[in-house]
Amino acid sequence: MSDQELVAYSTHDDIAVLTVNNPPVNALSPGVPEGIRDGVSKAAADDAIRAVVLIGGGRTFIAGADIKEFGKITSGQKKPDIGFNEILNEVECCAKPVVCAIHGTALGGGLETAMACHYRVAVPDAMVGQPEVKLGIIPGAGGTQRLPRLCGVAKAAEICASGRMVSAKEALDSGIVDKLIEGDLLEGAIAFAREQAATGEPPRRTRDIADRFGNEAEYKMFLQGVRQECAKRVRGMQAPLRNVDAVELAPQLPFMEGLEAEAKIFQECLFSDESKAMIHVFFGQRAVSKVPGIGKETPRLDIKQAAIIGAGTMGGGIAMNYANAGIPVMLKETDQERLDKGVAVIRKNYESSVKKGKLTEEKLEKRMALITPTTTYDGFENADIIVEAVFENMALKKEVFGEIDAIAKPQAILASNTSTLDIDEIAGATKRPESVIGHHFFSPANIMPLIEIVRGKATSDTVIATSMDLAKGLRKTGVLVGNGFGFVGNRMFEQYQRQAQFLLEEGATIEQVDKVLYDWGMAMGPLAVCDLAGIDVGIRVHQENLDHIPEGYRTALVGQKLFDMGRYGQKTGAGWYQYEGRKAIPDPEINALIVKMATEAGIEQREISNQEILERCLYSMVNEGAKLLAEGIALRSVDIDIIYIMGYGFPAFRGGPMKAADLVGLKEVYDRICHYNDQYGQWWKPAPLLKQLAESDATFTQYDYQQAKQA
Ligand code: 3H9
Repeated sequence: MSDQELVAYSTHDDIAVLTVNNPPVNALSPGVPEGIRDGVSKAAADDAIRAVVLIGGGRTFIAGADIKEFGKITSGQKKPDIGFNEILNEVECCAKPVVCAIHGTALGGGLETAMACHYRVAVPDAMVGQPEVKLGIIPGAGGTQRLPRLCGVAKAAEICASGRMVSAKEALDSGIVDKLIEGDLLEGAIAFAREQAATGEPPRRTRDIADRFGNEAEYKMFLQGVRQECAKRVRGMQAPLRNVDAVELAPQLPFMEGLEAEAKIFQECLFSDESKAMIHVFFGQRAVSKVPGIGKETPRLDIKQAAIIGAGTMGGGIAMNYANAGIPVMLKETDQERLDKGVAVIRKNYESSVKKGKLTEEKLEKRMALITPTTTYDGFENADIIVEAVFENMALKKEVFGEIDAIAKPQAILASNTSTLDIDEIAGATKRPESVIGHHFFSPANIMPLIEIVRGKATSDTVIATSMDLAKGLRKTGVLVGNGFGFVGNRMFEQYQRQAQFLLEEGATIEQVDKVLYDWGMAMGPLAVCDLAGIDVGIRVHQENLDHIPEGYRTALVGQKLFDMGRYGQKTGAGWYQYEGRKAIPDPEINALIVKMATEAGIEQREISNQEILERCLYSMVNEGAKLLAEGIALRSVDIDIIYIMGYGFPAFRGGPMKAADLVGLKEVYDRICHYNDQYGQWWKPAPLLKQLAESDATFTQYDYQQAKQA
């Protein structure tokens, strides 16, 4: 495709129209900025043209720089390109009015392009934003310098630091956009451009606007608040703070110097591990939906009616997902009392959303009306999908699957919400194992955005494809995993928990272990997570799966003791911590109990460094992740990363456990695992795949790439 086609030039009498054609999202790939510059120059040189309109072809305006290009720059394949800023400066300096017409989204470099134009009009449902922070960077084409000139320093800092989408109405109210166009966007934009040309005034350049920055003392105080909020919300992440720094420079420096300062910060961010991790996550979130061998041609089933068995915490949360997506759902419990309790919890959850202003009363009632509580299987013969969410016990699950096999319609998907159990064994309780699949939701199921979709050995492609699409329809990220104890997430999590508890027995305190992981960026420390999920849940899963622990291997001592003491975590007001409501209070009694039990078991107590805590918790997961990859239970290392970020509170700015290991260097990670293997043996046997990658100086990302090439 030639540059000219990427940006098509046409004339509408005295107005030149530049249309960007770079589907799917009109990213600023090589050729697009040049096409815009050439179009503007051509219009400027043509006496018959009085103004220019820049518009996106297809479904959107420009969604930003081409993110794929960043990887080429940081890996040294391509030189950093500073030409884009020069092009935008040329556009801004055009003597004829340039009007940008926005539909869909104007994001990142897209909004920067729009702000370099003299005026912006938008359709009412358009969105704008500077989401660069979500890629670990700052806007690098004038965004941090032009945005505060349009909407003030405080608002610009908040928009850049959060990366949130701004509605067209808010953009209009705050000065980012000049007019909303209700009818045809192009016609409206052309009319607006003509009006501007008719004034005879020189076009308004964003760089020259100096009266909107806001009161200095006020915005400085606001920025302090934004910085504090960033430090709390995204602990350890630099990009939000760097965004605020760059925006703050706008009123302090002449425009061109501001651009230079921005470019410097942009470069520093782009080459940071944080940015590499977040770009990996951006593409990973999209990659996980692509399953080798399953394509658009794979037939899908229509899911118009769902049914759930079990109205407990998980079942109720899953039912809410279906109701939220507008899919009618039957919810079955064994007796009326449990059913009423489950339904009351659902209503309470919705009411809490109403109180927070996230849901209207009317929507609450509509969603409740989509949920049909029942104590029988009546009507289940009409369900397109039946999801089992009963207690994590194989015998019980098999009994339930036997029952639903007898009543479900022939095409129905039979899904189990098991978090650890063998899907093939469950499927064996039916005469249609091809219809059986795991849909492992994460607690609280109405909130957590992940579903591990577990493929059994007989699961049909149609059932997999429908499940992946359904996850999207439920506004979740579905990641396909293979069958095996704990699948991907919980199998790795078990290693993480095991090391956390071993560290306690060897001399670390509960608070130290949790603080190290929390400060590193995890949403919660491992022991606090245990208390949230329920120590009883972990212990029961462990008891149900004792066969995967090799003979003679060390197991954690204290969890079982807490369970025996009835300390199940937050729900009983005590676990590893004591609780006042949800507030965790360190319990010296439990730290003393750990020392006593460990000493009795002959475990030596010592000072443990924070580095050792981090390494043992993290690398034990990475080692298991490498085994999962080699076994094919995880399709790609990026799938593991997305599972951890979406389901386990792993910080996105670390890229997920496998990417974090890549960034440390697999050789270093492997050496440390060998060190712990020398020290402890047992759980630390290095994964052969990790050894192989470390010895060939490769990364998990490269392994993904190689595997995809061979497929
Ligand atoms: C930036 O602009 C820096 C500047 O300051 C300039 C510095 C010099 N590049 O999400 P979807 C792909 S940084 C390359 O499924 P949707 C995406 O991977 C950028 N590719 O669609 C997918 O590919 P595939 C700031 C991109 O409708 C396909 O397009 N901008 C880009 O659900 C469809 O995407 C952003 O961060 C891109 N910029 O959502 C915006 N964007 O089909 C990032 C998308 O092979 N983009 N792709 O998997 C988005 O947020 C969403 O894509 C958007 C559409 C909301 C636009």
